[in-house]
Amino acid sequence: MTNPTTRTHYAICPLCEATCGLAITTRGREVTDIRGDAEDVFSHGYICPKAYALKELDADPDRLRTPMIRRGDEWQAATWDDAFAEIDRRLPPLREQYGRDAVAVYLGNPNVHDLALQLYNSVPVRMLRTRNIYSASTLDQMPKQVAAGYMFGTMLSIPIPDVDNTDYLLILGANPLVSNGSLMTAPDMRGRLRALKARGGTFVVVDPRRTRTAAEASEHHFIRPGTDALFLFALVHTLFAENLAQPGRLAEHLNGMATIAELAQDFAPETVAATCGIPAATIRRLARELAGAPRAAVYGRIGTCTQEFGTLASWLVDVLNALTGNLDREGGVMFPLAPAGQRNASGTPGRGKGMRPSQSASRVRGLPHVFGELPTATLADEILTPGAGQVRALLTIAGNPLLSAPNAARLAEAFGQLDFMVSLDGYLNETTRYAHVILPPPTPLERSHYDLAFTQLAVRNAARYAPAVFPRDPAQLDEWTILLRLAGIIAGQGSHADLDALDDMVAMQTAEQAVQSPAAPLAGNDPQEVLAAVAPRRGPERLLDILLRAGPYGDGFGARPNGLTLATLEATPHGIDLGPLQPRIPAVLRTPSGQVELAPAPIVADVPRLRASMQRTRREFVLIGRRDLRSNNSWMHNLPALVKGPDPCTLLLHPTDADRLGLADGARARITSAVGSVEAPVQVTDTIMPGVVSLPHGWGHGQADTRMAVAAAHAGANVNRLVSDAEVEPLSGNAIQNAVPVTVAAAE
Ligand SMILES: Nc1nc2c(c(=O)[nH]1)N[C@H]1C(S)=C(S)[C@@H](COP(=O)(O)OP(=O)(O)OC[C@H]3O[C@@H](n4cnc5c(=O)[nH]c(N)nc54)[C@H](O)[C@@H]3O)O[C@H]1N2
Ligand SMILES: Nc1nc2c(c(=O)[nH]1)N[C@H]1C(S)=C(S)[C@@H](COP(=O)(O)OP(=O)(O)OC[C@H]3O[C@@H](n4cnc5c(=O)[nH]c(N)nc54)[C@H](O)[C@@H]3O)O[C@H]1N2
Ligand code: SF4
Ligand SMILES: [Mo]
Repeated sequence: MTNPTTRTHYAICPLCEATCGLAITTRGREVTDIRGDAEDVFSHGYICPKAYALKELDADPDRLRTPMIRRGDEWQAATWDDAFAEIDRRLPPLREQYGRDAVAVYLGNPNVHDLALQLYNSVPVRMLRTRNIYSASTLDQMPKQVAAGYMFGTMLSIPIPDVDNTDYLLILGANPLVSNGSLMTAPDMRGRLRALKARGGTFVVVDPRRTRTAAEASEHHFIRPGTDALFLFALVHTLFAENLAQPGRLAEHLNGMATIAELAQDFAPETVAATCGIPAATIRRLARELAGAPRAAVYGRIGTCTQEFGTLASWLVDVLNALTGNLDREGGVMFPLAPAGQRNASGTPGRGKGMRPSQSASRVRGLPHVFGELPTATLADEILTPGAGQVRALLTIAGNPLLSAPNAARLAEAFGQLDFMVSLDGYLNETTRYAHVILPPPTPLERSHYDLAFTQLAVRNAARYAPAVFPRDPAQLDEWTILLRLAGIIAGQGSHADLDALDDMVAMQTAEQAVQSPAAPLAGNDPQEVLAAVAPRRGPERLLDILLRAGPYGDGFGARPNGLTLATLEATPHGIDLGPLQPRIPAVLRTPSGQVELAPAPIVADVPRLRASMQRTRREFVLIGRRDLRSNNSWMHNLPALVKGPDPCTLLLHPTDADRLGLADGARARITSAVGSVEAPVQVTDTIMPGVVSLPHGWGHGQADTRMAVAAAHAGANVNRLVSDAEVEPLSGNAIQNAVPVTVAAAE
C-alpha cells in the first residue's frame, strides 16, 4: 500500500468512568491524532491527557501480542493452541483432584471498562462453580453497593448527584478533577463544578487533603481520615435537632426515619468534632446550608468507601440525601436509567428480593460473601492456609492485585505457591509474572465498545456504540473468544471446544432473561424469536443488541417500532442523548417492602462500633492514598507520555510534621506500618492535614521478570506493602486502604 488514506473514527475512551467520546484519526494502521469528539452527545469534546496515551498503549513494544508460557523461570512466546493446550493439561486435573473451590478468580478494574469482558467474563467464571471469586470491587466501591443493596434493593441502585442542576454539592473523599469522577460518570467535572458556582451555587469539599477539587471549591474542610461516618451522623443529628429533616415528596416511601433520629442522638456535632477535626459550629452550619439549599446533593467516593466505616459512611450519604428531600429529585441525587442491562429496570417495578446479609462466609476467616464474591483482602489466606478447599490455582482477568491489594508482600508469597495460574492480561507485570500462561487481549483500538457499566452511573442518560478503530491483528484473539475457549476447557470440552455452540448458549441465556421480565414489552415472546431478530450478529454485538432492544428504550423486538436497536446506534456515531435523569421512586425500588429502607438492620447493628471508635487514642500518622491525572491505577506507567515529568510517587507531609521529623522536601523517608515498610521521597506541602501522610497506589514497578521497561525506570513504591489485610470493613469485606496507621522517619 503506497498512500494509506486518512480516516476519522469515533470511539469511546475505555480508560476511566468518564467514558469520553474520541475522534481518532488514522493513516493505515497508524494513529495520527486523538481528540475529543466535539459532537459526542455525552462528553461534547472533553478529554484528559490519558486519551492520547491510547496511541502509545497501542504501539507499546512491551505490550504482549502473543500468549506466553512460563516453564520454570523461562518465558516463551506461544501459539494460542499451545497456550490453551497447556491450560487444558494443567487446570482440569487440579479441579479434579482438589475440588472446584481450589480454583480462584480475580477480576480487575478493566473488566467494567470492556464490552467483551462485561458480557463474557461470567461464562468461564460461572462454569468454575467456585466460591473463591475476588475482584477489585472489594478494594473500591463494595461498601456503597452494600448500602445501595440494603436501601434500594440492588447493588447498582446507586443515586448519582445531578451535578448540572444542583445548587449545593457536598463532596467527601473524592477528587473528580483528577479522577474524572467515579460512581458519577460525568466528563468535564471541572466545567460542571465551575458552572455550578457560576449559577450561584456552592460546593464544599471534605477531605484530609486540599486536592485540586478542594482548591476550586467554595470551601474545603480537612477531616481526620476514617471519621466521615461520625461527621455525617453529626449532620443528621443537626437536621433532627433543628427540625430540618424534611424528606418532602419522598416521606411516604421511606421506612426507618424514627430509627435514624434515635441513632443520631449520640452524634451531636460537639461529640464528634474533636475526632473529626471539624469544629461543631461548622458542622451545624453545613447541615443548615444543606437543608436550606433549594436543591442539594451529598456525594462520597473512595475516601468514604475504602475505610474502616465504609458502609456506614456510604449509607449516611444517602440518608442525608433522603432527609433533606434531595433523593430522587432534579438537582439532588437520582437513579440513571441505562439503555441496557440496568438491573433495577427489570423484574417487577417497585418490589424485589432486596439484599440480605451474607449467608456464607470465607473458609479461613469467616468473612462475608457479598454479591457472590469474597474480600480480596483474604485471598492470601485462602491460598496459604492448608486444608480442604485451599486455593491451588488462580485465574486473573485484567487485574494487578500485587500492586492494588492489601499486604502485597504476603499476597506475592501466596501467588508464588500456586500450582497453576493463568492471566488474561496485556502485560508481563507484577502479578502476571507469577502466571504460568498469559493470554493477551487485543489493544483497545482493535475492539468495539459500548459502556454497559457506567451508563448505569451517569449524570445523563445516553447510548453510544463505537466499532473497533482497527481490524483485529489476525495473530490475536478477541477477548470473548479467549473467554469461551477457557469456558470450553472448564466444561471438559478440551482446548478446541465448539465456540459457536458456546456462544449460542450464552446468547440463548441472554434471550431467555430478556423475555422473562414481566415489565418488558416482549414478555412471553419466544427466546428463539429474539435470537432470530438479532441474527446474524454474534459475540458481544449479538448480546448487546438483545439487551438494548429488551431495555427501557428498546424496540421490544417490534413492540415499539421507533425504539433503540444496535443498528440505530451504528447509524449514529456520536451517540443518542436520552435526556436528563428522571425521578424513579418508587418504580426503581427492589426492596421486599417496596420502600426505601433508611435504617437497614445489618447497617444499624454496626453503629455501636462507630460510637466506640471515638474513645480511641489518636495515632501519630495515618496514611491515605491519592490519584494522579496522568496515571490510572497500576497499569499505564509504561507509556512515556504519562510518566514524563516530576515523580508522582511521593510522600506528602505537612510542614510542621516535616520540621518535627527533620525531613526536608526531597529527602527520602521510610514509612512503616504493621505489615511492611517502604521508602519514598518526601514532598512537603500544607495541602495535607497535619498528622496525615499520602502515597499514591499503583506504583512499585521494576521487579525482576516483569517486562515493562518504561515503568521500571519510574518504579515508585508500592503503598499496598503498608496496607494491612488483617482487618476488612465488616459489612462489605472491603479493604481498608485509607487511615492506615504508620510511622515516618528519615530513610537510613
Ligand atoms: N492503597 C490503595 N490501593 C488501591 C486503591 C487505592 O486507592 N489505594 N484503589 C483501588 C481501586 S479503586 C481499584 S479499581 C483497584 C484496581 O486494581 P486492579 O484492577 O487489580 O489493578 P489495575 O491497576 O486496574 O490493573 C489492571 C490490569 O488489567 C490489565 N488490563 C488493562 N486493560 C485490559 C484489557 O482491556 N483487558 C485485559 N484482559 N487486561 C487489561 C492491565 O495490564 C493490568 O494488569 O486498585 C485498588 N487499590
Ligand atoms: N487519573 C486517574 N483517574 C482515575 C484513577 C486513577 O488511578 N487515576 N482511578 C479510577 C478509579 S479505579 C477510581 S475507583 C476512581 C476514584 O475516584 P476518586 O474517589 O475521586 O479518587 P481519589 O483521587 O482517590 O479521591 C479520593 C479522595 O479521598 C481522600 N480521602 C482519603 N481518605 C479519606 C477519608 O477518610 N475521608 C475523606 N473524606 N477523604 C479521604 C483523598 O485525599 C482523595 O482526595 O478514580 C478513577 N479515575
Ligand atoms: S477523562 Fe477518562 S474517559 Fe475521558 S479521556 Fe480521560 S481517561 Fe478517557
Ligand atoms: Mo476503582
